[in-house]
Amino acid sequence: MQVTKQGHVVVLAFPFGTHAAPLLTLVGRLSAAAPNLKFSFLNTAKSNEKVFSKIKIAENGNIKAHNVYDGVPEGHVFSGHPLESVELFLKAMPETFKNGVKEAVKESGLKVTCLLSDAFFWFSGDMAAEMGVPWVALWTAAPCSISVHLYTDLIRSTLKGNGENVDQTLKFIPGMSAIHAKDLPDGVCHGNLEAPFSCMLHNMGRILPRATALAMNSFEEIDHTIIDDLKSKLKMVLNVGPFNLASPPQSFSDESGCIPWLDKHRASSLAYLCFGSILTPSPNELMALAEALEAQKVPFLWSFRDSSKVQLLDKFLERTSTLGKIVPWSPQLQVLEHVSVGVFITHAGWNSISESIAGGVPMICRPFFADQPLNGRLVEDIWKIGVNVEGGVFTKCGTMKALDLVFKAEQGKMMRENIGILKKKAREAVATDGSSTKNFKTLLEVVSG
Ligand code: U2F
Repeated sequence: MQVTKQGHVVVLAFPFGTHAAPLLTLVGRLSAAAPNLKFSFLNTAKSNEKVFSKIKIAENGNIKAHNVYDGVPEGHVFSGHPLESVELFLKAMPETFKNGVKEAVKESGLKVTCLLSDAFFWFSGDMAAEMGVPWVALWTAAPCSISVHLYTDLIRSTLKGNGENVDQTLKFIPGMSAIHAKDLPDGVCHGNLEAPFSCMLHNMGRILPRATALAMNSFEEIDHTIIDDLKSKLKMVLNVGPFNLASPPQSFSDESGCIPWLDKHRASSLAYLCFGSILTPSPNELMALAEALEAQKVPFLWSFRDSSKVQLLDKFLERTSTLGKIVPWSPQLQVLEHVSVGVFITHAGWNSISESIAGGVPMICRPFFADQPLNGRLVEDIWKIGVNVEGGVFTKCGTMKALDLVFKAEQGKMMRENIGILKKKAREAVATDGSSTKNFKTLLEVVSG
């Protein structure tokens, strides 16, 4: 389907974690289907450089990157707090984006016809209303986690003691009876409710019902109850993913030779490990995890992003040089589709889960923060396609048990079957007549006006 209308879509990206990349992937898809639309992609210089170098956009020249202020004052000395750059960015919003929109309009000579933003940016509702254009928001995580933010006020007033009893369940929300208070992201009912990030998510939940459409990197068949409920609360809910299947990358780089290394292994025999783009487990947990892999003699491929910590594993690596391989970056999508991978040890970030489903690989989850504990719960208790590590942290014994469960037990066989079914549904959703393909056509109509 191709749309010939003209227009100017301004896109507002969240520059941290894996947020800007799926948004740019969606923009790439929209721009290929609507070559006469112009897209201005507003993002920080650092994030723009990263995503535009990684994601190869079809060359029709209608996407333009615009750098916006990252909120870091000149001469600022960072304290080392992991959320510092995020909070500086949030403090500078929404002025950064308002200025960015003015520049994009001036430079292109085109007035804005649609605002497409990361769902985090609740103020886009007002910006779009002032310009008299539709606001389309993209939620880059699971449908269940957006539901939590839409119901934050109800959760706060219903859970006793602000969720201090961590085992209370969210049985008063459709589709959430298996979710416990302890699975909720910080800032919903526990943690610092007044932190800038918590306030942003709370505002998002309150303002999203005004959005013309909410797009998601997911597919309807993954959870009908939650999605039907979202449809009853929002104007338009469009699952247009999983993006990794709907618009798979045309090429990939494998500088560390992961794929040829995987080729040497038996089917479903090895563990792939990666903890996303933000965090690295503590030294104690890293050691426990390494010892468990060594004790179980499980071959492993480990994408280890923090080069300052890799020397902690020097001795382990010497002992396991024939068993495993550690790389600074892997082509994860292709790795998870490789027949040799039998389990994915993950932090349960949404993109990782989505890619594991596409590859049909069961997971061992060690969630850290945000939506990750919720995702871990979905994986273990709802979809039954993996397991969380015992006690929520890596210990040698707990990790060995989880490896046994996935590789040797009947439960592991069931997980493989269940994830195979989900994989099939995901593929059907992005096929010609699939739900995500139909939703994408609707999204295209909304965006092109
Ligand atoms: C934030 O998640 P992260 O960025 O930490 O993690 P993921 O959502 O799992 O995304 C990681 C992406 O990086 C890719 C991988 C995923 O697409 O394929 N990647 C890779 O290609 N090679 C590597 O060696 C390592 C990673 C946040 F922390 C989560 O809680 C959210 O769920 C998520 C989405 O909003 O964003």
